Amino acid sequence: MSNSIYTLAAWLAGDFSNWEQAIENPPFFAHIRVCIRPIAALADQGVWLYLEQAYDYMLQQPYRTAVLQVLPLSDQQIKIVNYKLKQPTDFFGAARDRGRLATLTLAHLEPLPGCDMQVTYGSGKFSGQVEPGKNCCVFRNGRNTYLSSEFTVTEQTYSSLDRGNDPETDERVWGSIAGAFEFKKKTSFAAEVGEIYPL
Ligand code: CYC
Repeated sequence: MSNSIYTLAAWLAGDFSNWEQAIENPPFFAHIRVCIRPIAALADQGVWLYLEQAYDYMLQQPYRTAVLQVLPLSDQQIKIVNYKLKQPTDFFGAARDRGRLATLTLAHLEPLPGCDMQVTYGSGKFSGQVEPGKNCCVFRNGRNTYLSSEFTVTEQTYSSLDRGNDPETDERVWGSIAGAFEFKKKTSFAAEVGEIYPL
């Protein structure tokens, strides 16, 4: 049962903080909050989650928002399809406001081709990485990059390493130079997964 999209969605559903890491290593790690919350079924398939990443002192102005569609791929594999919002600012803060989150529909979304995450379960955690092919294109700080990304999730933790690399040389252009961000779950929204997606 652990190898299930509902378990993965329930573990991802929460308000996370890397406070301990930020205090320990302030030059390399800002205090970041990641808030992931289930949204009403936008289509007939999978579990849908809304995500906001923000500096802890600017929760209402997240620097990145996304919608994740968690889908079964095979007995052993789960796929997360990534979407961006057409008008991200319209939903700023909705991760902590269920009423506004409930108004989010498929019409607000655009696909992010090449950015699917491939996920497997083992040893008590889910591990994933962006699909191979260097096709998840991110234009950032005036440069074209492709995303290299990996993450692990347990019931209480979320760890991620997102970087943008140069398509020609593979050198790192943006993202952590000191390893993965290590988040702890401060509030769980796991129960909302069961409410919205009754089994
Ligand atoms: C970008 N991070 C991305 C993108 C993906 C992910 C797919 C490219 C598409 C986009 O721009 O939205 C990551 N997607 C994921 C992960 C999962 C997923 C991990 C599994 C749940 O479905 N990311 C972090 C750190 C932070 C960060 C806390 C510091 C480096 O996890 C930053 N990610 C970050 C940034 C971008 C990004 C700055 C580029 C956004 C942009 O400039 O457009």
